[in-house]
Amino acid sequence: MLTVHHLKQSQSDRIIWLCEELGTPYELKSYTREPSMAAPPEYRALSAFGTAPVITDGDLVLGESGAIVEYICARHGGSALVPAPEDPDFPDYLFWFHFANGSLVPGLMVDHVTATLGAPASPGPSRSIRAFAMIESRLGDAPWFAGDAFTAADIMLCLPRFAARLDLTDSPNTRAYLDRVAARPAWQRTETLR
Ligand SMILES: N[C@@H](CCC(=O)N[C@@H](CS)C(=O)NCC(=O)O)C(=O)O
Repeated sequence: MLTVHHLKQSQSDRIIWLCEELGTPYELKSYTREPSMAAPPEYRALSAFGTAPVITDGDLVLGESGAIVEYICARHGGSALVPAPEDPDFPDYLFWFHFANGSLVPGLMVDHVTATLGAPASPGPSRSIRAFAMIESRLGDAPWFAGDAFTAADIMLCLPRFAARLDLTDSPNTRAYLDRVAARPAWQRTETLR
């Protein structure tokens, strides 16, 4: 049985959402963060690096969001949510899947640290401003990040996690996308569990 070890207020939302979208049976174990926002000791003990998300599947313990999403899609997802390599949407799928944790999340962290330290910012728009401008532009071209179909790239980006922090006044495409996500029954179930 697949077990999703969910740290509340964390990127492990994605894994619940993925299982709900796929209809994969799973057990959910939820953990609350420490007042410092660190994962509690029992969560840190689950895996070598100690961060969320983590899944267990039989004897397997697996961390790192991207690895977990790929593992569940490959082992439990059939051909759902991942375009085939010959699909014209495949390169966009790869780009947005990896943009999530490769550039968007680090960009948000760089901007947060820069602002917190009062450090001089690099010239021009910050990484997160550029990332959300790219996202707005992409969602003007396609309903989902990879193209016409909802895929695991949408789950990796997990835009609803960031929506509350964003000023979307001038981002109609992102607002419309968030409405599409909110209408998905699997996201609605995720909202009640995360
Ligand atoms: N790249 C990692 C990032 C993991 C990560 O930083 N997780 C955060 C939650 S979003 C965490 O575990 N924070 C609590 C802690 O470090 O104690 C992944 O996507 O799995």
